[in-house]
Amino acid sequence: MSKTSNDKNKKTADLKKFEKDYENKTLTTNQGLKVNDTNNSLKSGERGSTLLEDFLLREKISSFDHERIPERIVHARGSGAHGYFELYDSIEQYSKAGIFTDTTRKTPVFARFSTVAGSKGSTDLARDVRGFAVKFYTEEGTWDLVGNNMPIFFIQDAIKFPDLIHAVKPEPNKEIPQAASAHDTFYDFVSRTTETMHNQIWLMSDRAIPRSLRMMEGFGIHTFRLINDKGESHFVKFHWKPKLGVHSVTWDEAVKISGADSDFHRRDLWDAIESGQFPEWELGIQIVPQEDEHKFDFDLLDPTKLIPEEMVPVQLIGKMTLNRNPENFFAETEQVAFLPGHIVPGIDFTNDPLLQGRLFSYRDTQLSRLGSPNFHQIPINRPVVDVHNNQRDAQMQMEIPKGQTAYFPNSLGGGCPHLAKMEEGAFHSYEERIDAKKIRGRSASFSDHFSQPALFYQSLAKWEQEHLKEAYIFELGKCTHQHIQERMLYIIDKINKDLAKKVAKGLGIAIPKSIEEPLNQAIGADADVAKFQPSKKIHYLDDAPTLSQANTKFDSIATRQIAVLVGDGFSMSDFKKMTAVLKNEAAVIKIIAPHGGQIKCDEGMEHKVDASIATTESVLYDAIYIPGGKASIDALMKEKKFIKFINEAFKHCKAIAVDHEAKQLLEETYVLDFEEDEAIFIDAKPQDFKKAIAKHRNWNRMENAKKIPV
Ligand code: HDE
Repeated sequence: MSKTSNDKNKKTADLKKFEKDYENKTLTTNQGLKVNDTNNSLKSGERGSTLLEDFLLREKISSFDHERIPERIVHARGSGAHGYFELYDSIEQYSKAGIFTDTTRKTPVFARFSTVAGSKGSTDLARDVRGFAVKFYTEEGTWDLVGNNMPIFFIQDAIKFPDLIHAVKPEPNKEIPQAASAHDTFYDFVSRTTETMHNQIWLMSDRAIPRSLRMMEGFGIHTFRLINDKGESHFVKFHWKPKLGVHSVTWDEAVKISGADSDFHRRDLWDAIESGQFPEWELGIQIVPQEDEHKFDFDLLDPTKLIPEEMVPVQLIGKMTLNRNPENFFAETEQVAFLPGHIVPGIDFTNDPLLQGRLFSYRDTQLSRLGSPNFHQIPINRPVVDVHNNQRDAQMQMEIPKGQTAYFPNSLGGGCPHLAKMEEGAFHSYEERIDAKKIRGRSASFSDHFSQPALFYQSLAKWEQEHLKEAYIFELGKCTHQHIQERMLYIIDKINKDLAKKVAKGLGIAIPKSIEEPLNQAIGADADVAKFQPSKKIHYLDDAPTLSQANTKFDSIATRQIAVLVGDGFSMSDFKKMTAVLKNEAAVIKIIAPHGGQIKCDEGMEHKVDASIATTESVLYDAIYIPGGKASIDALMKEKKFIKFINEAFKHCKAIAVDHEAKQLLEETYVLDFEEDEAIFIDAKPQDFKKAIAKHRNWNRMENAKKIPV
């Protein structure tokens, strides 16, 4: 059992009933028969053929043959953890949900974070949207908030989802590329479906390559409704804000981390929880009163639009803490089934056409993935409240429903299970007034495809814009058809002229003045951009600073991985002075040496090496510290990979500190070729180094970093 378990958690207690311990147990068959040989099959003589009679062999092999289930069609690669949610103050003026009114509750949660496009075994560091799904096991039933780490989605109508996913997944003829959007079919599709451009430009931003799952925001994306006890509705957007701030790696690191440790995010989440550094997010809400529904330049029902926080501030109403790793990946993280349709009284849907389609898709997909409508009986999916209804049978029924009746109304079963009364907390759909014709089409209020991508780009810091430009050059550079690149350039030019110019230069092709085929083939044959770019209205913003990672939190070095490079004879006094400060702030010190095993300091003590230089890479750490000690530095100088290690950290704009003789090692690198760098420290105060690590990266170094040939 993981040392971080929380036994007061009601869901943890429920799961305990299903946990199985193997300590001091005898091996048996599935029927409980004790087995004394699981290594040899039953044969007709020592060198004879295996007998069909061998039921031990048959059970073992057959069970193995069937142990896979289909991976999720999207979000196949994911990592999960248990925890709880606490409410700061009641928001009963908006919602009657117990989770939003009762501040004494600690609601159990299970969260699963994922990439979208890659298979189950693909790299964590793909350029991709991240799934951010949270199951709240509330006293009124389970509520699933199934969101992403970006506040908008690619498409406006669920019916386009198969097209989007077929375009981004590996191309069907050659099953290439894995976990990557940088290929022809994706850009062929998005360049003909301009509603994708907002999410598309977020995908080019650093949000798509998080430093850690613990350092990314989450968004419910759709506008939902909150319903109070008077039956009044307020529109709401849900946000998750990470306590550690929003931070990303660079693309060069992402590519290298994918080779050095493709489980980087999964490991990071697991290790943080095991070490007691529990990840935390605050839950925020943006509330829009019913009467303000049409006050915005965009439609609240359009999931390709966000409400800038500058227009409607996010109110922080509670906090999620993840404090327990799963006991078993398959049983919990793989079998967990999230459904946007799982809501509780006090929360309701809107007519967002993407959300409406999702309400069908998720239940449907669990049926093929988990194999039965009884998937709610799987331990991780069981609500913490009782379930009684007349649904019966199907594969893998785990319960024994008693009684003569399985229908309603009945008299033979005493009328049970009886209907809940409203005052008992029965769910009641919001009574939205509808007066409409049945149509297959889309509201004109969804047709602005360019204002918000432009707002996003304009709101980024220079270094973020630079990363985004490079991402476009990389992604479009991987497309092999020039007409696709040209269409994209034409569209980027409608978002930002300067960006388009730079991307065109990187691609070595010109921005076309016009395109022959219609701009948006998904919603009608029309090449008139003006139609998709309405004139500015009163509420239009030129800049939304909250969209930039430059304005996130930079106040903690907790869980930051510090590579301490040492050889035998390193200075213990330097080491102690620096690491005491860093450890005090909950940073993680990793000793990296020319060899594994133990390393000796200049005081003759042995210290455990966390990684030999042969087994690790610079990209796995947030900062480097090198203590003095002549023998130690001589040993490091002999192993050239340490030089590469430091140069790479410099290239990735990380903080580097050295003491005494360690400066000689820096002289072998590119680090000292550049003057004045606010994140390079020679014989400096540990506190200053700490502050530089908390800033995540020294982006002011970016121009110099580009000159480093590693
Ligand atoms: Fe999903 N999505 N999605 N999606 N989605 C799935 O359900 C789907 C969308 C999201 O960790 C699938 O259980 C449709 C938006 C997450 O288990 C599937 C549409 C958002 C996860 C599915 C969308 C998401 C999924 C695959 C367009 C953010 C992983 C396996 C209407 C708000 C949950 C499964 C986990 C998973 C369908 C769009 C987030 C196929 C049809 C928008 C985080 O049902």
